[in-house]
Amino acid sequence: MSNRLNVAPNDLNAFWMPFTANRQFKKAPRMFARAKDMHYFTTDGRQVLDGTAGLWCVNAGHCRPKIVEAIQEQAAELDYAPAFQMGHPKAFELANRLVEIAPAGMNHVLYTNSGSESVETALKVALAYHRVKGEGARFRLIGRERAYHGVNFGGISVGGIVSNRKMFGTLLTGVDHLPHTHDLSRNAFTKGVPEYGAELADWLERIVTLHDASTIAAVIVEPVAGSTGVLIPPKGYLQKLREITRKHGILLIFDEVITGYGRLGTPFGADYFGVTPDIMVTAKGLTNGVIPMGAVLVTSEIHDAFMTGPENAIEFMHGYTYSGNPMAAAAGLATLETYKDEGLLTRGAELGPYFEQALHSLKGLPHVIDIRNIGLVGAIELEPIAGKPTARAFAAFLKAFEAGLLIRTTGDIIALSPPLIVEKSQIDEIVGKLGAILKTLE
Ligand code: PXG
Ligand code: PLP
Repeated sequence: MSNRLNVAPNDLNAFWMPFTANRQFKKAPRMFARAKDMHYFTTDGRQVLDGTAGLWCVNAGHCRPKIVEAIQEQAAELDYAPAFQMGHPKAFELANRLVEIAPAGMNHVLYTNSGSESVETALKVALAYHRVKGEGARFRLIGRERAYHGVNFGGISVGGIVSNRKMFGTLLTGVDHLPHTHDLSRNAFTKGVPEYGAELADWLERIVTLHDASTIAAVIVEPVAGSTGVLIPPKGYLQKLREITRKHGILLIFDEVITGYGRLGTPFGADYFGVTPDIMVTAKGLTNGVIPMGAVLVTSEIHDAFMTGPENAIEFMHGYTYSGNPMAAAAGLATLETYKDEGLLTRGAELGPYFEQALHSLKGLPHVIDIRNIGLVGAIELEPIAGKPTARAFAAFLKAFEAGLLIRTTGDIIALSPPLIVEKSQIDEIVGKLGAILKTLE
């Protein structure tokens, strides 16, 4: 007989939590009960200012009325529709709205349920594209050190965060990596885009020389590397990657899971840097984080290359049970409307200078070895405690939570990415609280 009746309803043990120190968390849990706009409220009734837009996804702020209503109505009207060989209007409508806000030329959308699935989808499109074009020998995928491309096998293969890869065997074969661009010796405390390091893009030429262009399918990079601690590309770096990939017939994939939907003060990172990739990977802010959904945007050139066989043949053997799910599509449409109504996709450009000033005022506080920012993303890098990496930043995280502020830490880097509705007074509150905490750290 099952022992299910013996499990207390408030037992924390059953849920094996993601990317969490489970035993530590369960000894002193931190729980949210509800949220509104810029704030979370804990189960013990405390208000916490959201300095991270959840996990970089709640760009319009919490429980926004249009999105709430759209989901409620959709749940009652059409809960689920089969995704294969059947459709429903909102999935098509959302694809059109996405194409409208995407960089010119990104004309087609494949749906997924997460950033990780968007990455897998993009890599598969890239490989299959070359194959349908008769260049099936292009099988190599090039990522970058310190990159985060989600947690599935393709994503960790091209990803460059060692702890996310080392436990999982051989991964994909035929993968190589560019060097990361983080260089505190030359760029520490830069406001916005750093000056030095564009030449790191030339490593791609070396990789091409090593493997031959005819074997390389795609290069995938985050325009701004987020999860690893906000690494902003040096001036001219992404332009160079674009030139080199184009020269060699290699597809360029931008993973815009964090940089998409207004985070940099432009709709996409591609807009900020003036570089259009061939494939754009998105998720998170697409639905304001409310319903899981991702979208991969591709150029007409890629899409059209697949539309060549017999009309009754499936052109691309890929898709998820929940691709373009009605609830997610409704949430996506309402989210894009909210962004449009409130000018949120460009609000980061207006507030960016204020955010930058505020953040850089923390320069000179104990242990702070770098501060960097772009749009409404910022990072404060701390000197690690000798022999105890991550401990100093995690202490800051716990103290911030106690002080009513949610921040995110990765290694010894504090990352900030408030919802795009943040007010100047709330930026002051974030920076004020952080400043006070930094002064108390061991
Ligand atoms: N690509 C990028 C660039 C991301 O930032 C993913 C893919 C994967 O998305 P999903 O939806 O599968 O999680 C991400 C996600 C952090 C943090 O701590 C970052 C992410 C997710 C959770 C936490 O910085 N990025
Ligand atoms: N595993 C099994 C046994 C399945 O039947 C399916 C989908 O039908 C999957 C995995 C994939 O699930 P999803 O389409 O939600 O990614």
